[in-house]
Amino acid sequence: KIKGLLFDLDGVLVDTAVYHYKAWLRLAKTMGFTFSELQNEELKGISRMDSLDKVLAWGNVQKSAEEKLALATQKNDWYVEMINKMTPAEVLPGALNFLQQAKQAGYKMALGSASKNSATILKNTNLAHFFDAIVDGNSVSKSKPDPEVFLKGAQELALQPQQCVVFEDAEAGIIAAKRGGMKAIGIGDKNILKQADKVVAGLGQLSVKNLEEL
Ligand code: B16
Ligand code: MG
Repeated sequence: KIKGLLFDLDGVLVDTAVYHYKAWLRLAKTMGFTFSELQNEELKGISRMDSLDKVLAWGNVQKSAEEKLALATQKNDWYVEMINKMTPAEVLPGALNFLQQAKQAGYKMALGSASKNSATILKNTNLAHFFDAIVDGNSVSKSKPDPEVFLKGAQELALQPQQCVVFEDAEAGIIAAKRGGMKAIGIGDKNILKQADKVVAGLGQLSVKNLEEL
């Protein structure tokens, strides 16, 4: 029986991908190149340093480890400037309602995000109080598709992986959930999130009753 819900942040509860894109694009421009919104799709769900490596490869730019750290810090400063201004109105359609229903129904809930900025985002969007545990980029060493982030989430909820459902918009996140032994609900496109147990366009398309059918 499902007792715990593990939520990814970007792409499931909020759309911070637009801010990541703006900040990475600004950084790319300082190095004399740009990249497309389609390319930005590849940055979803992966860590900051992995994202930087991809962006640099697109621009055919090589940097030392020290320079990379400075670039990632610059990008993050621009990104944080934007997320500092986020409001509860930016919570994705249906997400607040779903979290409220789930809380009401007694599910334990944890965040399982790659972001090191999850605390700021949850605070500004007024979602922090829903979560019994926060596992994010500050507390994991291996990024998705490694299951570490979700295994830690289940553990912090004192549940077995099989008692948990993961909500994810990224393919790497769905793979992480399945490797961890959890059920996975994909938020997005069925043709991309192939390994998910169920795929919906957004949390608005889902009711807590659907969790009993998994
Ligand atoms: P930060 P998620 C991920 O969030 C984003 O999808 C990804 O684009 C970003 O690179 C990553 O967080 C790290 O974010 O730079 O704030 O530490 O989808 O795992 O909630
Ligand atoms: Mg995501």
